[in-house]
Amino acid sequence: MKRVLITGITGQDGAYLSEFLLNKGYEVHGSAHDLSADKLWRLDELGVREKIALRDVDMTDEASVNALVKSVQPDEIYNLASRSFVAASWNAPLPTADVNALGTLRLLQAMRELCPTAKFYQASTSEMYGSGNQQHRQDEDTPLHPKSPYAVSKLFAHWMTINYRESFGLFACCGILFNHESPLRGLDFVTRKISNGVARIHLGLSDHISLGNMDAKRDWGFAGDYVEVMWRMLQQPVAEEFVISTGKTHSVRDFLAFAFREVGIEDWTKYVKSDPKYLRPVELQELSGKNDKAKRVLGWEPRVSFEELVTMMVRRDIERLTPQT
Ligand code: NAP
Ligand code: G4F
Repeated sequence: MKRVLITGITGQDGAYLSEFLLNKGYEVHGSAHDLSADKLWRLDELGVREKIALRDVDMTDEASVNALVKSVQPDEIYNLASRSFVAASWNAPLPTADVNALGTLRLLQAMRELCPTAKFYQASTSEMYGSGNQQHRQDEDTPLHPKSPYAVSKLFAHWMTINYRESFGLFACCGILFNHESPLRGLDFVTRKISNGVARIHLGLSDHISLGNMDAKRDWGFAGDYVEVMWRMLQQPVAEEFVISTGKTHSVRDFLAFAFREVGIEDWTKYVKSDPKYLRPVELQELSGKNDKAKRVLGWEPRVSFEELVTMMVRRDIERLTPQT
């Protein structure tokens, strides 16, 4: 049985990836810096919590990261741990860099010393590109120009992963993933903020949602589809980078329109307020990815459409908020 280590296992992708790898027959070990009960809800929703070995490890603590790798001796490592909320990174650039940039380096170094034959996946991000648009969609060759402390920290981790591959021959690769969402998304992110807000309005628990830039466009896919491709990347004969995206963009307004339509509301404007506190110092107006290489080499395609994703998220939030009889 192959043994896998997932850092950031309590996050959205960690939960879906655990479920996916358990179904493939892996022994799953996972870490996060806070294993209190309210952080385990995603693993509980998917019914996988009891099937994985959980470790309390902060990525800022080198000794703990080393001890983790030494004791698990994984065949595959998925480095998902991150302070992943872009907007928060301007107020906390140092902790963001410590976890996202140096945390990745600590893990790479531990792998180099303790299990150099393992395979390593780094969770890189489309945020590293800065803005693009539908006419100039980003692929593996597009220059990188990060515009938030989060994106800069991820760029360091991205290049360190490649550097460890080139310097020491490790099997280490990066998936450059565009936004992916699900009913397990954190409430801070705009999609879940909207699905939860729409569910609350529908059930009479709230009368509006406050948002920032509603003209921003993102290439939104379903997280369940995206974790599969992380695994596929580690089954390749050589380690290399892949853009993972749907190739289609929608605006925050499009997301609002679909989400409100799901509960029978066509004119959503009276339920949504603009609040400048949600604007960012620098905004990425549009992100749009070209996934041709992933389709060609990995045989991967996203399965869940934007409309299905919005519907899935709104329905799950209504279920969660509806009292059980
Ligand atoms: P997420 O839900 O925010 O999960 C991040 C995980 O990292 C959580 O378990 C979090 O724990 C943990 N973590 C945070 N600080 C830590 C620390 N100091 N030590 C150890 N663990 C720590 O993110 P996600 O959406 O699953 O994304 C997974 C990875 O993909 C992240 O690296 C993210 O940056 C990257 N990514 C995500 C997307 C996307 O659209 N979802 C796109 C591209 C790349 P707490 O929740 O307790 O803080
Ligand atoms: O949902 P968001 O916060 O996601 P963002 O910033 O695109 O980052 C996510 O995707 C990245 C991949 O591209 C990941 F690397 C990262 O870890 C994270 O998972 O914001 C999406 C868009 C932004 O343009 C934002 O300005 O929605 C806009 N927005 C408008 N009003 C809002 C709000 N975002 C949030 N979170 N909250 C609002 O009220």
